[in-house]
Amino acid sequence: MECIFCRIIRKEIPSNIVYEDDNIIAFKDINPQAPVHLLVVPKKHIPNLLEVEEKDSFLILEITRVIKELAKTYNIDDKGFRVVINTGDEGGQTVHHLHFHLLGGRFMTWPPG
Ligand code: DGP
Repeated sequence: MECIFCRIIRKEIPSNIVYEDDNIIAFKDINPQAPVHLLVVPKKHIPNLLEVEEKDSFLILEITRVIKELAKTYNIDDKGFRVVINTGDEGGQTVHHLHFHLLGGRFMTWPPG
């Protein structure tokens, strides 16, 4: 089956895009778990964290930059926020295209469920 995030990147499926450049896209999660719940996604189809290669390292740095920008835009940089990368079945990954959840706007508990 076609990757849903690749379809979002190609604009075949509508999404609420909050950031985009040549390499990275960020959009609102369809099923938000916090007042701010964004997905920051490399446009390159990397199935999960285990598949990140050294040549992709700039993407990870770029994602870090985008997360910082978005945290500032959504006023969660001072209060704090959580970044989550679910990996594999037991890690809760449901979409097999690497993505960083950016969650904020409420107090985060630990451990996560
Ligand atoms: P994960 O479980 O870590 O693989 O997270 C996948 C997230 O993607 C989940 O929180 C829901 C979100 N999601 C799935 N399909 C869509 C979609 O079509 N549009 C948007 N905006 N989010 C989606």
